[in-house]
Amino acid sequence: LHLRPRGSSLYRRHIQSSSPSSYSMADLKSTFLNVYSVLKSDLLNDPAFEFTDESRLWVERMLDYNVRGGKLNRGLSVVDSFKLLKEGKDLTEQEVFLSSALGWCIEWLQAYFLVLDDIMDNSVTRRGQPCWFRVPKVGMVAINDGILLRNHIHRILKKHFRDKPYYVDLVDLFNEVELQTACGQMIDLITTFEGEKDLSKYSLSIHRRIVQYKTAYYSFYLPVACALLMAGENLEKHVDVKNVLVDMGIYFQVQDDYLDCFADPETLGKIGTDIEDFKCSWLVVKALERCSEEQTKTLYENYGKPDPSNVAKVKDLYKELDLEGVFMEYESKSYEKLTGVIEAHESKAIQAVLKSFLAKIYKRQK
Ligand code: GPP
Ligand code: MG
Ligand code: MG
Ligand code: MG
Repeated sequence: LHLRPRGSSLYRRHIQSSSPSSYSMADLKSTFLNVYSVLKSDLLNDPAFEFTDESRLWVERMLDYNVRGGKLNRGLSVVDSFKLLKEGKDLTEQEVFLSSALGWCIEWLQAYFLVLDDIMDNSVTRRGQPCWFRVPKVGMVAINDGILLRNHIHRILKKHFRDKPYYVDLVDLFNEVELQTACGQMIDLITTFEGEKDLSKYSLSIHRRIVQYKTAYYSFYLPVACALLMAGENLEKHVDVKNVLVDMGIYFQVQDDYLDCFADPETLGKIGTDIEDFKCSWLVVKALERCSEEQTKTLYENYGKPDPSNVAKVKDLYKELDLEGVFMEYESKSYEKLTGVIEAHESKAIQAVLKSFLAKIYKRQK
């Protein structure tokens, strides 16, 4: 057991000092990881529960497996965005700690969503390892772990932010975004109902609705909104920023849909299940737009079936329809459009925040 946080010296400094200091990107990442240790240790020693050795070990293993192992893009971008909003001024150690803690709250949220999403999507791997519910002895305990992960977010916010003037706004933000995501997940799921498999209801507008809610708010708007709140901004004044980020999130989920079918699972860290799951993926919507009558028949006969031979027929059809080319064109068009909107924004600092986000995802392979 690591009851003493590895980042405890950082933590002590964060309380005692608020003097500015310079951080490189590599420093930011290692500092960010140290903050994880501090937060984990807080949670493992939370007086709200009398831990036994066994339960403490369970939570620690669950957190290391599900929270720490991702690309950390969403989390790191809170620190990144906050830094850009401060327009080159060095962050104090406390600002680094707090923006990292908010970044980790988003990583916790993401872990909570993914643990449950993998059960719902019947997925096999995630981040290059078995999905948490597939780990021996975990099984449906994963549902409760998801609930725990969700509750940890509010423990972290309470412990480190309750005295801040923006605390209520933060709590409200996390609640709103969680609701939006759960609504998106609901439509993602209920469009696939067994026995009612009817591809004719799938369209670009339904796809857009699903991905806007299930992905864009929590992945793109939330990190920037956290940084804006920390910088003392009123979120109601930044509706334009929200709109660009939602569009960026939609583009990101189109990439996710594309990679689900076309990426190497080894690189992606997960095995795609969208075809088997009868998902309203961007690929199936584009395929429907381009199919001949004959090809439509093939698609209807093979989409949404678990058998690998059916899946292979759908993939062959996607290749025949050159969906790879269609995607590449969509990708460069989206990039141009988003860049145009970003460059029209009045604030250079906000432009920098948005551009840095876009650069992180453009042509991503995983
Ligand atoms: C991603 O969709 C959506 C989520 C992770 C939101 C889940 C929301 C809940 C309320 C549980 P996806 O299934 O396409 O993601 P992936 O391809 O990573 O499985
Ligand atoms: Mg899903
Ligand atoms: Mg999924
Ligand atoms: Mg997916």
